[in-house]
Amino acid sequence: MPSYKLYYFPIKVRAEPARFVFAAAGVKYEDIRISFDDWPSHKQKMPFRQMPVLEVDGKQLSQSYAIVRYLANEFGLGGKDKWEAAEADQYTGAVEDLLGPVIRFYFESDEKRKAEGLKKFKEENAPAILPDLETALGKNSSGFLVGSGLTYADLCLLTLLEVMDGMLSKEDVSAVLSSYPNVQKHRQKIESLPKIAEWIKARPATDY
Ligand SMILES: N[C@@H](CCC(=O)N[C@@H](CS)C(=O)NCC(=O)O)C(=O)O
Repeated sequence: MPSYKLYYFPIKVRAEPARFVFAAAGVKYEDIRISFDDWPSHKQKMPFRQMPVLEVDGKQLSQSYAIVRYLANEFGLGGKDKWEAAEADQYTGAVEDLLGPVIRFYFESDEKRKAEGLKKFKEENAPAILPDLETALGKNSSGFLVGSGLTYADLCLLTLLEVMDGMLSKEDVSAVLSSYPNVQKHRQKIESLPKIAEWIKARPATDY
């Protein structure tokens, strides 16, 4: 087994899907959390000067979705054929279409633009994506997004909902998710998979 190191800030946002994949696969890795204060001294050593970064036997890989997809494929969580892999990719892209706007308005310092970003998320971004996730989950009797088992797409969706909990008010989260019971049930299902539940219990507490 190669030596794996995952570098990220002490938050879930763009690294938690990879951490979930390691947990689900039961594979050991170093979960290296670099504080925001220490980041400037690491930045120049990272590809694209950003994190997350995965190191596999010293080789560096950047970009959160490349990382999670690589790990999922290595550990059998990437879909059981190429079509399922493409579907997992499709749902992961849909999740990114929601995570991106959430991160942007959350870290927006201009109050007016922040409020506009939240409004747009609630009224445009979420209604453009969540109905299709709801339908897909309703059609798939397994309760997973793709095929009959867990893929990294499920773990990306779970992470999105966790990040929304940390970046939106309770009322806004309820307003955004209230019409999507299958999406809410999916979260409960994935969170209660034994290895995922174990990681959720063991991981460092973070707001998002
Ligand atoms: N497209 C990249 C985005 C990575 C990214 O935005 N990383 C942020 C944290 S979430 C970062 O490293 N910020 C620090 C900086 O840019 O100096 C990915 O998905 O990994």
